Amino acid sequence: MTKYNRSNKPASSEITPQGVYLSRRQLIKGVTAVGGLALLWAARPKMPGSDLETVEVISTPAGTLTEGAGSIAPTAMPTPVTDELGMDLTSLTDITGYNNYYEFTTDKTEVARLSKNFNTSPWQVEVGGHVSKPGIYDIDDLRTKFDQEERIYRLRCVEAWSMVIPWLGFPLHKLLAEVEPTAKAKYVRFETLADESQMPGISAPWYDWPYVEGLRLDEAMHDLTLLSTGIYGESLQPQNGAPIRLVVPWKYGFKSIKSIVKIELVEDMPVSLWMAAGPREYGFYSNVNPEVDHPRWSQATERRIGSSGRIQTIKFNGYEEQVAHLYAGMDLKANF
Ligand SMILES: Nc1nc2c(c(=O)[nH]1)N[C@H]1C(S)=C(S)[C@@H](COP(=O)(O)O)O[C@H]1N2
Ligand SMILES: [Mo]
Repeated sequence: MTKYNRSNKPASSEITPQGVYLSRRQLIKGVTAVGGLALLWAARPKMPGSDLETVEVISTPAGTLTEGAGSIAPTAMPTPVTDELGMDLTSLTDITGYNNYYEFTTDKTEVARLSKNFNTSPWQVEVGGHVSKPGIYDIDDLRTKFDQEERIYRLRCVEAWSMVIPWLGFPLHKLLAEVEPTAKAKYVRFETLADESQMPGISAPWYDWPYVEGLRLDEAMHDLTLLSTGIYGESLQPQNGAPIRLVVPWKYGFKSIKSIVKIELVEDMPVSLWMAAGPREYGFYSNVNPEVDHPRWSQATERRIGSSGRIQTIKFNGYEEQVAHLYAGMDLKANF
């Protein structure tokens, strides 16, 4: 398994503030970096009255690591926490304070405030269409039925800004396997709640609510495609799409539809809210592609939130190796 796919089953004891989370992660990286030294340090003779009793050995998919106060040699410098490309994680403050969620407002810095009291419990997700076993899933069932993994993904908005986000969630294919798509299922259509009483942005008449997105079935079945329920080890906040949202890291951010209430397996390509709003500007595929500009701006570079300057945008947002085969033989300019 690649680094972005580390398994992580957060216990309630792991629900920690970001600062603690980061230092814990840095600790783990530090241990990895010093390798044998840390093992020696952990295995050193225990002496009464020392801090050694606090050393805790935990098991991770990467092997057994030692953590806890005093478990690392002072020479083990904490290293920054990054994604698999070495890019720093975006701060929780930025991830929860700079959002696109048009059901609330188009003002990115006001989404958090306006969505603060959004009611995410009880919450159900209806899964149906061309499936053998349609069902209505309670959010609590989805959280417990499927292991919640941590996935560190880059999120590239079509507006040419980006973040690096440590999501919690489970791959969509696990849920799809449960409902058993039939031979007629060719696409997956997703819908967000549209509740005018809670979502002030829905009064805007120029969008065709509810927010709808879609994937081809093979894109939906790809292991990178995540249903996310959390960020930084904590439950999603309303502004990030609580209680459950899609994350498709190789596509522009708008494909990652928030606060999902309905997932439908369909025969025909769904028309997304953005395709309906601007068919010349927003296509069905919306794969991140620095070679295909938006009609009104370049997609060659992006602004990483929390850093200055601009960085090169990478084809398929850096996931080309994993997803390019899905588009073999397709003209990516025509199928934008
Ligand atoms: N329902 C819904 N989902 C949505 C949006 C939206 O307006 N409504 N905005 C999209 C866009 S444009 C982006 S970039 C991402 C932003 O996700 P974030 O705020 O969690 O970073 O959510 C996407 N999902
Ligand atoms: Mo976006």
